[in-house]
Amino acid sequence: MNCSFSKSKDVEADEDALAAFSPPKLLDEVKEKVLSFVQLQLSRKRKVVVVTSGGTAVPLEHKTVRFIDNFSTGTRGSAAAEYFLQAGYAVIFIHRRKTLMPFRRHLDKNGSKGLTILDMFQLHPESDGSQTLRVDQTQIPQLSSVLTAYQSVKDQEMLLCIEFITLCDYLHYLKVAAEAIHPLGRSAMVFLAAAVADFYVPGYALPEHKIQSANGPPVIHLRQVPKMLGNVAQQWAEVAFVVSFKLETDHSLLVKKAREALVKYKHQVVIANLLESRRTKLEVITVEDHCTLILSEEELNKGGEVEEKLVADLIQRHEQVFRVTWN
Ligand code: 9Z3
Repeated sequence: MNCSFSKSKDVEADEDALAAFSPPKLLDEVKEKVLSFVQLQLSRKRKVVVVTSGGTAVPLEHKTVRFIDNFSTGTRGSAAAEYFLQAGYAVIFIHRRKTLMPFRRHLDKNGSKGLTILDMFQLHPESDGSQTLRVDQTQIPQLSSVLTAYQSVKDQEMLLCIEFITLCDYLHYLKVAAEAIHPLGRSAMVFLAAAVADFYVPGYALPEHKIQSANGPPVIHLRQVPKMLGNVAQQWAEVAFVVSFKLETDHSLLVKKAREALVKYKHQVVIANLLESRRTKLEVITVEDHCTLILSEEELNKGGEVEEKLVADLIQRHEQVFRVTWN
């Protein structure tokens, strides 16, 4: 294969670039949680997947009022996390605050078919003037399947949720998690579904206070965010099975750019998706293989999710590539 990636040069350059993002206050606490979670999963001989989910915010002021953001809802990450849990993987879920969460997402649905927390309960007046809170009986079948899955995961301590808001938090937590799974060797996976900002304003260029509109439209110079995929795949989580995502809006670029990423970062899989069809069509691209996962109209109407197919496909590839002996 013709490969333009120079490990030492590119990875070192990105490592330096991470130093430009000051570590979040909670970094040590998060690190401790992640390390002890990994120890627990090791002792229970479980596979572990690090799932990243949601978009990263890029502050425009130190005391942040405004920031640059993106569209990501966390659907992909939270749905995939559930399917990995169902398949017996423990999950480190690094997610953007207020985006969708595994299990809880089923209670946040919009539209007439969806279940919201407010629809599940009813207040009943009692003869003594008090009120009783009752669960709406019609909601019990749907609620009980979500609750059963959630409680089982909770009892078995299979899910660790780490929250971020900014790009800076995200980059540091990703490093912590990717390094922490090292002892798991080949039974670890990294699933990078978060929509990571490509541009940011460096700390030294940020104004301390809210940008004043009276001064006219600001001119903001953005810098390129270093791609950490090389660090994850070549350094921090070197032996793990690494899955990245490529999002485009122009179909003619999609597969070409996904392939370039695979060659450049030398990881196992790139999932290519277009913004408009991301819920129903995913291209799974590896060095040897290219297949398309489709969720049909009928499957979609029945509540199916393309993430179920994706996770099943990735688990199979993980087993084949690394010949992991499952417990
Ligand atoms: C994706 O492509 C995800 O599939 C989506 C999921 C963000 C589209 P939602 O959260 O959406 O379910 O609403 N994620 C990765 C996009 C990305 O930032 N990729 C980088 C790039 O394209 C590669 S690391 O450069």
